[in-house]
Amino acid sequence: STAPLQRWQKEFIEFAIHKDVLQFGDFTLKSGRQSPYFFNAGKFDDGQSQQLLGEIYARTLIESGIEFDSLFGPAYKGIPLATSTVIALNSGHHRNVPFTFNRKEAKAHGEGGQLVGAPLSGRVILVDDVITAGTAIRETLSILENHPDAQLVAAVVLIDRQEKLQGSALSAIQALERDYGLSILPAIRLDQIMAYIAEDTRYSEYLPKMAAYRAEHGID
Ligand code: OMP
Repeated sequence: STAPLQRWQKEFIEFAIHKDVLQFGDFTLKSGRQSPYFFNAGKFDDGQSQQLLGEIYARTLIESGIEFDSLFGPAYKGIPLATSTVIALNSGHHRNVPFTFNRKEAKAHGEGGQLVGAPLSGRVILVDDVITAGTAIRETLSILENHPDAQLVAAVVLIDRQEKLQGSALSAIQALERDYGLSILPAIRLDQIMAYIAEDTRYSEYLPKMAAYRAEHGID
């Protein structure tokens, strides 16, 4: 069942198309799948975009009702996303939330270590852009394994592509929930993007390919 699109979700999809973040065409994913659409969050490349992103993550987190103590932004893409989100939580929700990020390469001098920012502890939320197979999220889980005081409780993402894992009936999200008890909180899901483009003649030409892709790789 498709949840009705809220107004902010429609505005977000429209903005993503406007910024060329949401693209239609022929794309090869990390998983090797050929996809008729791609969501490139790196093209949210200015202040207006980052402000909106922060607000969307903050809202998705707060509306989920999940309890959390801090945010983690995995390098590189998660770093500005977590930063924008803590700003939005502070300015729009009166919550001054600590955040942490990692380096891709460990530093031997100066402050040392692989992590930067607040010490990791308590209920941590991962801030990431897109979930397809969940590989990026699993990498972060292995970083947090070395911090017994910290528990990764959820990942907030912009898009859930709602894809089945290769050779499995489970979606990436279902597998992460099963394996780690992790909640995934997406701002938007593929079925909502499809509902949006179906209603708009500017984009409805893309719908058949989207539907075919979803039939082949999507969750039921
Ligand atoms: P998983 O690690 O398989 O969950 O894929 C998520 C990652 O794939 C993202 O962090 C991106 O690097 C990349 N990606 C996108 O950014 N947008 C998409 O629409 C699809 C992918 C992807 O390759 O699956």
